[in-house]
Amino acid sequence: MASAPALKRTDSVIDNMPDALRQSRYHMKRCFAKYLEKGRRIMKHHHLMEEMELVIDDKSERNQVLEGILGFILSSTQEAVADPPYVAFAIRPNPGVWEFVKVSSEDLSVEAITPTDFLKFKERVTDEKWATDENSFEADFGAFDFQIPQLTLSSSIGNGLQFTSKFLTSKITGKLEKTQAIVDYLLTLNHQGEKLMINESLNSAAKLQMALVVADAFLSALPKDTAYQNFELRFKEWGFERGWGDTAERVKETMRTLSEVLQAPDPVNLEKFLSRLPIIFNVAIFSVHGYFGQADVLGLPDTGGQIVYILDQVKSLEAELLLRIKQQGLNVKPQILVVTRLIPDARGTKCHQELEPINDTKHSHILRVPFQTDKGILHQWVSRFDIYPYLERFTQDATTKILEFMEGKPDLVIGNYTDGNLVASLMARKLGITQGIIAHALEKTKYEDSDVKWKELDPKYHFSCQFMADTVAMNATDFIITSTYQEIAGSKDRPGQYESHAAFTLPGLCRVVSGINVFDPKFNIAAPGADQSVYFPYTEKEKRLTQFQPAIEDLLFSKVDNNEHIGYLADRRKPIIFSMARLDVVKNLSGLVEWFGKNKRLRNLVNLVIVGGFFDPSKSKDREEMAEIKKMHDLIDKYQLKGQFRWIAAQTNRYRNGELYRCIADTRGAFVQPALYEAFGLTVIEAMNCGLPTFATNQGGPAEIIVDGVSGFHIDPLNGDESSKKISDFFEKCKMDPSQWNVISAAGLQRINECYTWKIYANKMVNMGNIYTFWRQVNKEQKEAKQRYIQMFYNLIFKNLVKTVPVPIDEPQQAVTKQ
Ligand code: UDP
Ligand code: LCN
Repeated sequence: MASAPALKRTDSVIDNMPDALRQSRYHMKRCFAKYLEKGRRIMKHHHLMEEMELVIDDKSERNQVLEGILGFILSSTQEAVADPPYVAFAIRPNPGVWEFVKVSSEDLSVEAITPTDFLKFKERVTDEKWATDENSFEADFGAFDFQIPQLTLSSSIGNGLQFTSKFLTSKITGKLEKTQAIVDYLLTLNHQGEKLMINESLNSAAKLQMALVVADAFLSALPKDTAYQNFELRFKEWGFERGWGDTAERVKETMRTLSEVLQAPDPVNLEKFLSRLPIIFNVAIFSVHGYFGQADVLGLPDTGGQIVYILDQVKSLEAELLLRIKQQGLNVKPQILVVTRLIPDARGTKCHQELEPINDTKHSHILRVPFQTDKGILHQWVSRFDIYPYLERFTQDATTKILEFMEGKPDLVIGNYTDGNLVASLMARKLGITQGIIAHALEKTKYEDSDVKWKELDPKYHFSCQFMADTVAMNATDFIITSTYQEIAGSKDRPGQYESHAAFTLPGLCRVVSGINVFDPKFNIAAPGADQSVYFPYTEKEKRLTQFQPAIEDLLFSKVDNNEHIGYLADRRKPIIFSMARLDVVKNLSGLVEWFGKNKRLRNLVNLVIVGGFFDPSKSKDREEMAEIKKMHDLIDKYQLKGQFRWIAAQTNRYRNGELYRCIADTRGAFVQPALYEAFGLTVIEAMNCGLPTFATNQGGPAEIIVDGVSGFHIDPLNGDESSKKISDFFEKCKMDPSQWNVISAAGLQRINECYTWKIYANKMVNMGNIYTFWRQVNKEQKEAKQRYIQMFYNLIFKNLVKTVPVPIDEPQQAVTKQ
C-alpha cells in the first residue's frame, strides 16, 4: 500500500473516486457485491481489504488495483457502511480531515454526502426508526464557532497558542486605537483588589504609549538591578502599578515588549508580553474519581498515571508560579488546590482526610470533598464509569470550599479526565474563570463502535453519560492540554481520541454532527515528564536508593510465593524483561505473558517479571481486573511458566519502583509496555529516565515518545508473534554485542531530556493560562452564546442520562477525618 500515489494537495478524494472506480470497474463491481452480500453492516478498513482480497484473488491484479488512486482511497477509509444498494465511506486522507461519500453498487456512481448523512447510514444498522425520523435530536457545537479562526494544516494541530497569538495580533493591527483591547484588559488586572500594571490615568493606548517612552528613558539611566520599590512611587505618578518586573532591567524589558506591540503588533512580542502578565496566582485542579493520595494508592483500580501526573504537575506549576511572581516584582503566595472526592472508606489511604499538604511544595494542598446523596455522605469507592450522579452536587460543595480556602476565586481551573473536566466546566461557568482540560485518556476510542453500540455498553460503562460529559467539557473549555499529537488527531492510519468526537452518534439519543474540531486553536500539546529525583539513570551510582535493594532482591528473586509475589526465576543470570501497569484489559499485561509463554527463543534469552493487580480475584472490586487476574493464572498453568516468570502485586511506593526499574537495568533487561492502546504512558518515560531500553506499544502515545529503533522500539500489541520476535532479536543482538544495549539506553535518555521534562511543561501551561485568559476577554460575546447552548445540552440531555446510573446502597464504615 505504501506505494499508492498520494493525491495532489488540492485534490479531494471525492473528485478522484469516480475515475478510480471506472479504471477497475469489473473488479469493483464484484467487490461491492461482496461488501453488500451480508446486508446492512458497519465495516472497518480491514474488512474492506480482506473482502477485496477474497474477490480479487490474483495478487498481481490486486496490487494493480491497490496501487492506483483507488488503493489510496480504500487505505484512507476508516469505516464504511454497507446499506444495499449503497456503500457509504468515511475517508480520512489526512489527520483531522474527513470526506464522506456514498457509492451505488449498481452503476458505481459516487456522491458526496454530509457527516450527518453518514451518521444516518450508521444508525440504520441499529435503529432504523431513529435514523429516518426527520426530527431526531442533532447537536451541532460547530454552529457557534463561525467567527473563531481555525487552523487548516494537519501539521499545525496542537499548536493553538502560537496560532491564537497570531490571530490576536491580526485583531489589534492597524491604527493605534485597535490596541485599546490590551489597555482595557490591563486596567482589569488586580490582586485582591490591589491594582496591577496600570491605573485609570493610562486609560488609552496613546497615553500608555507615551508613558512607556518616558519610563524607558528613566529606566535606561538606572543600574539594571535596581529594585522596583526604589522607583515605585514615581511610576505610580505616571500611572504604572506593580507587576512589570522586580528590577529596572526586567521592567524595561517588559515595557519595551509592550511598546513594540503598540507600535506594530507581532505575535512573538504579543505572546511574550501576555505571558509576563500577573494573572495567575490561584489554581484549582479537579481530579475527582479514584483514590487520590500521595501514598499507597497507585495501582488501585482507576488510580494510576493521572495521580502521578497531577502531583508532579503541581510541583512544577508551583515552582513556575513562584518564579514568575518574583520576576513580576510581587509578593504574593500562589495557591494550588487539587480537589478530589473524600472517601470515608479509605482502605488504609489518606483519602478520608479533608486537607493534605502536597509534599515538596510550599503552598499546595489536596482538598477532599465527599460525595453527597439523598442519604448523606457516600462512603465507598465508586468506579469512574459510575460516577455521574454525584458530580453536580460535588461541584457546588467543592466550589464553596474552594472559595472559603482561597478567600476568593481561583484564576484558573484545570479539569482532569471526564469527571474532573465536567466539574471544572460547571465551576468555571459559575465563577466566570478561565478553564483548561486534560483528558489523560478518552474512553471512546478504546472500544470499537462504542457510540453506535452505546445501548449495549451502557449498563456496564455508562458511555452515554461519558461521551456527553466529554463533549460538554471540550466545548466549554478555553484550552485543552494534550500529551501528544496523536491524542488530538491520531496518526496517519488511526483517528485521534479527540478527533473521534468530531462526528458521532448515539442512536435513539443524540446525533452529534459536530462535536469538536481538532483544528480549533484551543488544542495544545504539552507533554508531561517524570520526576527526575525518583526516576534517574541506573548509572548514577551515588544517588541509587540502596536502602530498597534488599527488598527488591527479595521481590525479584526469592523462591517462595507470598502475598506480594508468585512464581520464581530459576536462572537469575538472564536479563529481565519487565512490565508494570494496572491490571486493565487495555494494558494487556496478560497479552505479554502469553507472547512470552509462546516464544521459546525469548524464554531462553530472558526472564519475565510483571507488576500489577492482586492474585486473588475476590480481593478486587473492579470488573475488568477480576477477569484479568483469572486469565493470568490460566496462562501461568497453560504455558508452564514457573521458573521463568515472576508476578508481583501492584506496587505503591514510587521511590522503590524507581529503584526497581534501575535494578532491572542492572540485569541488562528491558521494559515492555504492551498496551492495546495507551493514551500517553508514564511508565514508558519512567523506564527511559532510568536508562532501561524500552519496547512500547505502537498504539497511542508511546509511538510518539519513542523513535523506533533509535530511542527504543515500537511493538504491535495485535501481533504478539512479531513483537516477541522483535524483543528476542534485540536480546540476541545484545548477547553478541553488549554495546547495543548501551546505545539504546543512552538514546532513550537523550530523547527524554530533549522533549519530556516538567520544566518545559510548566512554562507552556502558565503561558496558556495567560494567553487564553486574554482571548476569553476579547471573544466574550461569542463565548457567552456558545455557553448558553452547552448549558441547554447539559440540562436537557446529560442530566436525564445521569438518572440511569444506579447509586449504590452504602454502608457507613468510617468517620470523616477533618484536619
Ligand atoms: N504504577 C505503580 N504501581 C503499579 C502500577 C503502576 O506505581 O502497580 C504507576 C506507574 O509507575 C506510573 C503510573 O502508575 O507512574 C501509571 O501511569 P501510566 O501512564 O503508565 O498508566 P495509567 O495507569 O495512567 O493508565
Ligand atoms: C492515563 C493514561 O491512560 C496514561 O496513558 C497516561 O500516561 C496517564 O493518564 C497520565 O496522563
